[in-house]
Amino acid sequence: MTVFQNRLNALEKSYHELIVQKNIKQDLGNGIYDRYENPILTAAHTPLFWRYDLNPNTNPFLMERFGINATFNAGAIKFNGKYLLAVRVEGMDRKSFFAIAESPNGIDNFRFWDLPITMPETEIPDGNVYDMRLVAHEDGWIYGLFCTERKDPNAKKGDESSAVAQCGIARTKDLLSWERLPDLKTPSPQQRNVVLHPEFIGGKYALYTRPQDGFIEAGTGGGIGLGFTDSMLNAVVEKEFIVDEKHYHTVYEVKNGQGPAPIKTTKGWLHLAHGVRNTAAGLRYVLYMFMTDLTDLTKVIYKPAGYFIAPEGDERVGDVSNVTFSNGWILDDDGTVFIYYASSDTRMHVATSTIDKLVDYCINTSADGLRSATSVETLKKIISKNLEMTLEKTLS
Ligand code: M1P
Repeated sequence: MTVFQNRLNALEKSYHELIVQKNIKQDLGNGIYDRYENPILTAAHTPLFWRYDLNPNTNPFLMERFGINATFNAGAIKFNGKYLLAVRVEGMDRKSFFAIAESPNGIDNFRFWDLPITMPETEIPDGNVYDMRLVAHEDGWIYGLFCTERKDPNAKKGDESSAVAQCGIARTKDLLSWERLPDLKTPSPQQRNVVLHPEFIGGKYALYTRPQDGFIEAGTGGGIGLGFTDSMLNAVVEKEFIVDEKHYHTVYEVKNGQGPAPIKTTKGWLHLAHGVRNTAAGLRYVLYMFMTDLTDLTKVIYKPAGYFIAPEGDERVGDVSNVTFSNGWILDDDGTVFIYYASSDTRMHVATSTIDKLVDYCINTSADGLRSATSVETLKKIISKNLEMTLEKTLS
């Protein structure tokens, strides 16, 4: 057998084993959500026919011709009964692009569609695109809002790092062909983590923003903002109202950002977001939750203290270590919520919960009192309630 055929057999076997691997719920968990044993998508899940020229005449050694570095930060939607992720696929050339991966059950067997998304450009070409939020809006379109990054035209000579991030907008009906719309205009010099609210608010489109001063630093940008635009064909947000502020000595002290679009519940809008704090080892990205009022989207009504999901075990290590990031979740008809999150800018995972559990978590977990003493008070309340109950049981 030739080198080519040997390698092809081995590659196909290992790819097939990976794709059909069952994903198993981890034991016990914290009662709020369940994690799963395996990542749902890695670079190795991308099709062999993306990475290799499969012609023995032009690639006799069966070498990779297009290396994939990572698959992460995916938008999510249930479409025609299938669980779809709009994945940020990053090549070894550092460029990200979007590709749809599909699963029959939302927890394993994710397979990429044959072709990545061909995302049209505006008159100013994108340097890099990433982190798409998919939203089926009540206007009938599915929108993909993402970050478009371009070299900063004002960068000093020799500075090849400075970039400007803005919100790119595209829409589709089938997730196959996409219409690119003009980028969002806001008062902020940089924008990342912009998310479309799924319903009209007072006849307008509502957008969660993240005003920020610099490419990395949020600076005077106060947190997760909310703005309104009359149209998505030329979206302009003139004023951003800060909904969820960053705060000293919290898990979102440096910056935060809306995750996927919020889910409507009878008790309020359920939000998943990421928060960033400083450590001696660099930035740490965790996920947290909050709920906003059903009619006043700027009003946070519940916000449990601290993080909801933080990197654990192998999730801690990757291209950008100590990061969990989510821009996709799916609410199923039976109330199951599939939370798709990436670890360390490298791979995708799923956690499952239910709408009832997540609402209970938000309503019944104490808010951050912002001081050690208030945390002790919260803890003491739980302890004394439990001890009283134990005493009552013993006496009865
Ligand atoms: O590297 C961690 C994350 O950093 C950015 O998020 P934020 O804008 O909140 O800092 C994004 O580049 C994101 O893609 C990345 O996962």
